[in-house]
Amino acid sequence: MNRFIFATFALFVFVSDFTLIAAEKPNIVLILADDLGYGDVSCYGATQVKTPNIDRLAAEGIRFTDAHAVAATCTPSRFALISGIYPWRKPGTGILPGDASLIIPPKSVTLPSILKNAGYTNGVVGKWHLGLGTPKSPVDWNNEIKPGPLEIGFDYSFIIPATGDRVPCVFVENHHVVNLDPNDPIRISYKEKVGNEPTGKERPDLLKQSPSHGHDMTIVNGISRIGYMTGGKSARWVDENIADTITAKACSFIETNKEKPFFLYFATHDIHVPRVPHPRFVGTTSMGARGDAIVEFDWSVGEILKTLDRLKLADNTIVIVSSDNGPVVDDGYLDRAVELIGNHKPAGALRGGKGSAFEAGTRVPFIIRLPAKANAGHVSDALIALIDLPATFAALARQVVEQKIEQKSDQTIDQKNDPKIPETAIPDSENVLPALLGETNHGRDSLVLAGASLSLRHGTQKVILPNPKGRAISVNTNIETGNNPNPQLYELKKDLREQNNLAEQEPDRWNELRTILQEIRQKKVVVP
Ligand code: NG6
Ligand code: CA
Repeated sequence: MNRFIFATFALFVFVSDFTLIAAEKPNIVLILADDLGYGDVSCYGATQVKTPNIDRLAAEGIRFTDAHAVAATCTPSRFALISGIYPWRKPGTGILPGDASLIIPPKSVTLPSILKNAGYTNGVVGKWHLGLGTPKSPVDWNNEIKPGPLEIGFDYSFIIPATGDRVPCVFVENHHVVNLDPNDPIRISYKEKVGNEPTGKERPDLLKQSPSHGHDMTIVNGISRIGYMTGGKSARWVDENIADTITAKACSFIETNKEKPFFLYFATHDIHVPRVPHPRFVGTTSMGARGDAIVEFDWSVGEILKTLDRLKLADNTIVIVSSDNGPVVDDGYLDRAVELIGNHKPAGALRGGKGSAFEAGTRVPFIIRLPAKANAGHVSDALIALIDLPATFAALARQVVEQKIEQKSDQTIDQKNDPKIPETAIPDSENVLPALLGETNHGRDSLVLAGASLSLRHGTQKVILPNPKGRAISVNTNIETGNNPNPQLYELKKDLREQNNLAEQEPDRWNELRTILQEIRQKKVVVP
């Protein structure tokens, strides 16, 4: 649909039904879990783990059954969310080491910069994994750390620089490592050992959780990581406390900014490896660390909801819960997740998992609670994606501005208050506001997904491009990758589990869909 018609439609929806949203800029809280699967929460069918807070959000909001991250791993998925650009358009957006440079150039148009233009105060708390610094001035962890979140539109940041399983194992608040002792400087390397501390490979006897693959370098808090680190002893995190620390930071960001419109991107460490939940969650499920980490994640969601209630912000705040990619059971540590899984299906009825081109790689839980709990309990099968949030939030913020302008007696448009985003800046992000508001069950028509192979969703049809080289099953994670030397075509309406490959018997349909995918790939896009 043409963007203008779409925006007009969105405005109509807005003005007709959401005067409350239009009256004030709603706050936005985006809670993004790490590696949480489609079937990992009870409102999406899990029975061996209970997630009452996420379920409450679904009961008070809209639950999407066909929402996607556009990539099946963390960095490319988050790159798309923040930039509105498909990650495969830009080299270097694969899973990053902890010493990588920032992959979104400062001053580009981003999800937070769009909201900042519209008057929001933006915070990011939790996992970053989009790099910091530049190739010319790589990060010195003992000095000012930039560019990073603050240079691409956030006003406040409290981040885990990469992932929990990668050095440096410290928090960075705005431009500095938290609790760093200047007499114990940090050094990081992903190439060779730095300092004299033993690695997991050298001293497995020192480990409280052993690796199953990789993850055998510097030991922090009894767990060996990816990468080498020395120094920064007083700044190192304790895994058991990560959820408490970042949840408290997220809640205090809300409290500090309660008087003005804010956007909080709360990216939890849960349920990524190493899964080391706080002792009060240990044993809350029969599934060991992975199940207990889901309960911990649900607790974090509950703390956010409680804070919004306490501050009487719930009726003017949009809350979204989703995940950056699909589930994985063994992602590198012997935490007994495999042995204790029981009948739990992390991907629900879907095929594949993290990293996969099959649906479970990217189809994730996605729940939105609207201000005043509009359309509570609705379930939507609209095809939407995290990459749509920049354009959708842009529409949301612009509606608010236009609404204000309309109220002016002379009807003149105040340019300062009418932030314009060049259409080309977020080329792959579509405005799906009507779907998010629950006014239509139609989202986008097509969506390109980056798992082990590239695939396309077009309505309920799915094609996966042939991949002659890739393995069919990942050696490390035992996940079906979706790689196949032959074309694959599935009709998900009848075959959600992608069992019946129609490509050979329906070559015309295959060609048609492949052409759509090629056209999207060949679209002329300026990538900053
Ligand atoms: C893989 C890691 C895995 C995890 C993943 C990133 C190994 C063998 N595997 O390379 O443990 O860290 O990268 O996960 O090192 S993500 O959710 O951040 O994309
Ligand atoms: Ca992830």
